[in-house]
Amino acid sequence: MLIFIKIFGGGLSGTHALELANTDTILDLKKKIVALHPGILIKRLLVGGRQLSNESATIEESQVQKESTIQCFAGKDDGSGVQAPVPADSDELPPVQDGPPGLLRQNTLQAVSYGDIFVVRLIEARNLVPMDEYDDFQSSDPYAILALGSQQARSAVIEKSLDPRWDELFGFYVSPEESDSNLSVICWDQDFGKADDPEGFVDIKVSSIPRGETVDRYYKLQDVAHGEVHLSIKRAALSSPQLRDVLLKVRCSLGH
Ligand SMILES: [Ca+2]
Repeated sequence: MLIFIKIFGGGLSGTHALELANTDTILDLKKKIVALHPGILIKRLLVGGRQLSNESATIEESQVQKESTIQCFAGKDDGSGVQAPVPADSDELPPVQDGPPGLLRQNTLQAVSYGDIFVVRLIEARNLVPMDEYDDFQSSDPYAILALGSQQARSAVIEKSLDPRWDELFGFYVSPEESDSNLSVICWDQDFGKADDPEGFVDIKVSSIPRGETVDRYYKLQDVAHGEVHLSIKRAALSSPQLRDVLLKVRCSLGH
C-alpha cells in the first residue's frame, strides 16, 4: 500500500511516497527511510499523533492506514568519514554536486526524483448550471472526467443534483518531463438518448501544487455560466525507481 513519509529536522524536509506491505515491520520502514537518506538518524515516527515505537510490529499491527502520512523526525549522523553507500541504481541518479559532505546530504532530497504522484480527491461541486427540465424543477446528472496527459479517470454519476458530492479518490503519476502539464477536470451532465452536456472544466497546472503539500480549494468552472468544483490535491515526490515502475505499469493498464 502507498503511504507518505514527511520528514522534519536534520537538514532534511519534504514528503516521499513509499510502497509498503502490511507485513512489513516498523524496522523495515525505517530501513526504507534510511535507503532514501543515507546517514539520516530517525528520532521518532508518528502517525496521527501516535508514536510508532515498536520496531518489530508490522504496519498492519501498528494500524497505519493506506495513504496516511507518517511524520519522521530526523537528525543526522556526525559525518565523520562515513561513506554513504552508493545505491544500486546509481546510473539513474543525476550527477552529485561538489561540496562538503553535510551539504551533499541536504541536497539528496532535491537531487533524487523519479517524478511525482498526485492523489486527487474529487470532493464535490456546487451551484452547477441545470441542464435538464423536469415537471416542476430543473437539475443535472453530473459526473466528472479527470485527465492528466494520457491518464484518464471518470467519477460516478450523481443523479438530479446541482451540488453533487462524489468524495472519490484518483491517482496520477507525473514524470519529470511532464512537470508543465495540466490536470483537467471536466464536468458533464449525463443524458440518455442525446449527447451529454458540458458543465464546465478547470485546468490546473501541476506546477501550482507544491511538492509535499496538499492544496484543498474550490476551483471556478470555465466555459459555463456558474459552478465550482472542490478538489483536494496531494503531491509527493517519488524517491524510488521501483515505485515509479509500478505506477507506470498501472498507468499503461489504464491507458486509452
Ligand atoms: Ca441529464
